[in-house]
Amino acid sequence: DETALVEQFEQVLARHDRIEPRDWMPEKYRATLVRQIAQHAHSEIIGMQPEGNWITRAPSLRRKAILLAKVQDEAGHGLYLYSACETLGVSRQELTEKLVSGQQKYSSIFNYPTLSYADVGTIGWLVDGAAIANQVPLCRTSYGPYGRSMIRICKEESFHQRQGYELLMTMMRGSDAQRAMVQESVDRFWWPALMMFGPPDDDSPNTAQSMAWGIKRDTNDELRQKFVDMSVPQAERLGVTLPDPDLVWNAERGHHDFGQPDWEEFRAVVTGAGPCNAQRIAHRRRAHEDGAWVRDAATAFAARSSAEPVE
Ligand code: FAQ
Repeated sequence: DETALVEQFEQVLARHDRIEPRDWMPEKYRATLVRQIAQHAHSEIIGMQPEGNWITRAPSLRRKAILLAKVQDEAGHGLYLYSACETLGVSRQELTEKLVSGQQKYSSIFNYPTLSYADVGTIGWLVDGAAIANQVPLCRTSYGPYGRSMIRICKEESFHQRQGYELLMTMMRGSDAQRAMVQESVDRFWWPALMMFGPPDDDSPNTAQSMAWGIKRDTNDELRQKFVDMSVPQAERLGVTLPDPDLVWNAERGHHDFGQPDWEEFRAVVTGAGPCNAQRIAHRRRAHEDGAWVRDAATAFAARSSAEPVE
């Protein structure tokens, strides 16, 4: 009966063990996972656009090969995550339709434009850096398929972060114009990167329940702090200034104090009014529609193959 199932579910969580697709789970646990994993998958897929913007204009063959490989990795991450989400009883088709119709979200960060090649480096350093800070703890999330997909994704994101940092380091060793290009890029991406962790804990409707269910292992503010502490020495080494006058080491807390992002801007971007929201969704919808013939052909082929007797 239901009470025994709930008890068993609670015991698995208490042991920090995994819930697997065939296990009983509360409907709200399932719905929360679908929401978070779908949003995560969509972020990877929409996240291909800002960097993809520079593939045809990479400054060398080497940089072009690196960028192509990175963007392809992001497609792969999206596919593992859609597969993880499908184990909860929703199809990739449904999820894609919810994305292009605006019923499901993706990360705010991908609604900002990429204006220079330095942005490729800054996205690797700060955006992949924030993704790692957020996702390493998710390797221990309570839902098995999600946690396992995070392990491989985190390994690849770490590599992406290194390539971004290496690109910026190379530019910082270049001309004054290149150094200025890096600083300008960091100035634009720092605050949006801090917004990736979500609203402050006091203003985060989902954190408490998601922590209780072991879906999230840390709060939004804890992860934001970790990211700031990790980025400050990297910025110093690089020779760039982080655009926050309130950023200062607090010896008592053993952490950096820092300013708050513009939460009004965050709300606007999340509700569709960011600089590139309309463009990102229109591009994704067009790509989905252009792919209809491939899906139709694959479906027709599968139907015919299963109808034919096997020799
Ligand atoms: N953007 O109550 P909370 C990547 C929404 S990394 C948009 O705190 P929650 C790699 C939130 O959904 C990026 N929406 O929510 C890459 C909720 O609305 P809802 C993807 C946001 O879920 C790098 C509402 O605000 N990573 O793609 C954002 O407990 C480079 C209230 O918020 C992940 O998705 C935001 N920034 O915590 C690719 C990580 N923040 O759904 C290409 C997994 C919050 O109720 C290039 N996700 N919202 O309508 C998570 O860890 C969590 O879902 C949070 C939000 C922390 C993002």
